[in-house]
Amino acid sequence: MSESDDESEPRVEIKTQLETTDDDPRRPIRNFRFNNREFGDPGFQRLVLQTFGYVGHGKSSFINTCKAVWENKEYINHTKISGSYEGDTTDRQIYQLTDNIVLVDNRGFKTIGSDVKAQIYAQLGNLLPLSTIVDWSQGLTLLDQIDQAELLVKKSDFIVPIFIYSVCYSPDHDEIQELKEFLNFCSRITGMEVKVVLTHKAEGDVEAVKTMFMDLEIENLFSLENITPQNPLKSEDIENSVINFLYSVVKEVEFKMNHIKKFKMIGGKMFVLNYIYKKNLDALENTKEQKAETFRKEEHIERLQELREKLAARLIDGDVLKSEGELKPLSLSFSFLRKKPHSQSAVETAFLSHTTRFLKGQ
Ligand SMILES: Nc1nc2c(ncn2[C@@H]2O[C@H](COP(=O)(O)OP(=O)(O)OP(=O)(O)O)[C@@H](O)[C@H]2O)c(=O)[nH]1
Ligand SMILES: [Mg+2]
Repeated sequence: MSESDDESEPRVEIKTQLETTDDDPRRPIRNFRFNNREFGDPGFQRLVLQTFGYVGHGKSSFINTCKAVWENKEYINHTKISGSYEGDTTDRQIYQLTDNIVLVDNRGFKTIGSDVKAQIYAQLGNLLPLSTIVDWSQGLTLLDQIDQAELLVKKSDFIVPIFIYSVCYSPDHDEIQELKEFLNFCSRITGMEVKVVLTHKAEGDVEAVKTMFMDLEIENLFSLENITPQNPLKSEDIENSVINFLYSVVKEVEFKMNHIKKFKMIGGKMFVLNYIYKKNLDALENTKEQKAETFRKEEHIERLQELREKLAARLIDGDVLKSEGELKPLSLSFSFLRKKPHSQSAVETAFLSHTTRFLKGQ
């Protein structure tokens, strides 16, 4: 029997000293692996803790913090944070934590728009390869990218969504509602509750932010002050927060593996593809609508041009004008052009009244 099979259930209380009693919460983290479970091999090999969140909220710093605590070493800036609050990370890099657990850094987003959602859903659905640049504005090409990624993604990765959020941030009402739907979809795609890690703990009202997330039906909440180049010291509080976080992720995954036979994310993948398909359809509809609008305008300008020529001919016949050039140039800024639909008679009426006003010298 292997070491992990006969280990006793650890107590929830977290210890800070490093090893090695049976109830040390580090033990199930270190020993975590997918195979050798009661129901056989679930087909997964690697537990991928995929971070995501707003620009500058501390994703890269959280990974540095986890590594410093887990490896029990001095702080190292693995993720190369520069200290700026604006768009440091541009790709999804993997950082090894244990033999079977990795942390993945991510590019931050500024707002939760439909392109950002599509990209994050595709990442969490394991439809895009790791270690590549994250482009928020792929628009219609995301499906192509997913298609090409088919052979590049590791199907044996089990992805856990980790949302990194600074307590200093204050979103407005609409953004909070957006966040609720977004995080809810992230859970559905992965089959795992989203873990929210609140950073900058010492700088904001952690309890108020926790309440906000609880109102959004998010219960997996963790808070900490990241270790950073400005503040590289590891405190007991930071150690406890990191170990508590890792421990609860591992325990939830173990529970799912042991209790839900054939735990698969097929439903999640269908959902992601469906979402992207619908988003693309909306974008195409908008483009079609814009093209139709441009076409309508061009058509009316042509009609106006014809009318202008006819009218000029009549006015020249009646000796009112000497040449067409004496007519005011066709105005492209007629306000009626912006209204739709334009009937032929509306165009003529507008043109005639414009010309009449011109002839009367108004
Ligand atoms: N005081 C404090 N500063 C933090 C904390 N987390 C991150 N920082 C600082 O915030 C800045 C941005 O942190 P990053 O870890 O680069 O944030 P990020 O989410 O990876 O940013 P992008 O990759 O640009 O999206 C850096 O100056 C960090 O030192 C924290 O918990 N407390
Ligand atoms: Mg970063």
